Amino acid sequence: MTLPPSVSLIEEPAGYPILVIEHPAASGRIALNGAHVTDWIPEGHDPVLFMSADALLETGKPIRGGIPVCWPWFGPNPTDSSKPAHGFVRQMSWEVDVARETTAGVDIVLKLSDSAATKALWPHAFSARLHVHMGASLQVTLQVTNTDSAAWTMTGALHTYFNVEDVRKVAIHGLHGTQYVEGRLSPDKRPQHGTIVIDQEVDRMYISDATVIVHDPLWKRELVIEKAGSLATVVWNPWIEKSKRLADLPDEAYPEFLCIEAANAGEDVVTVQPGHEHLLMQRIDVRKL
Ligand code: TA6
Repeated sequence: MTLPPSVSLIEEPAGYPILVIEHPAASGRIALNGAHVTDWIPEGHDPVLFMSADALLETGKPIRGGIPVCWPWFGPNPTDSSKPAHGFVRQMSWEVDVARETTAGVDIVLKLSDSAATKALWPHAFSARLHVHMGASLQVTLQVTNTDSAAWTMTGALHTYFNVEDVRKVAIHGLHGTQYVEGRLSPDKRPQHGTIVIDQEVDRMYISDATVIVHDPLWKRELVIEKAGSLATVVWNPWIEKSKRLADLPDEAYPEFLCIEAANAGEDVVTVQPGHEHLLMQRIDVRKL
């Protein structure tokens, strides 16, 4: 495929294809392993996505940071804990279907379809396409189509890791008045009163389709996180103890990131009929304070 001038394909490390975007509006990287946006730096801003210094860049392995594409299930497999957490597409090699650019930025579409390997994990036919617009804003859309003869049910997420100066100092707006579940504590729903602050491990699933704003006073910016096709927003930071259990995350890195995820999960389970599709979109804008 001929790539537009702002897009190149490298293999670093060897055998690990990465699309490198260098456009006047933004720069960034997308690994074909997992269709994984690892980097996005809009012109005039600091890097927006967090990448762990210990992230594995090995084909078939998930990447700690950027935007993991979690599908066709979110979290542990509901019936078989031996299957990979957060589905399998983030560990599969995707192909470039479309690559073009305009003055506004770069538009890339990556594609993946069912195979013997996927059917061994999930016995359904599907077509998946990840649409990435990278410019002054970043918009990622997971388009999944049921190419099977029977309906199937899915969950998933765009599991975005955001760079923050210090997670203990950020304020998360937009979820006031919603209900959430703190899975590690109990399945009970709790009301969110006001702004969310991170002062312990947080692994919450909010029932919400609202726009979230992360206010980062130290980096003097706000991250505006919109979404569509999702009624669940996951907010996650592993804090101290869980970070120590993550081999691909330095123990002292937990203050440097916050996950705000557009999800179909919890009560938001999606059934797709044959020939039909589901779109899960997250759009990120950066505003200087
Ligand atoms: O989205 C939050 C979460 O489900 C956490 O429970 C934690 O497991 C995180 O995802 C990371 O999962 P991973 O499989 O990428 O280590």
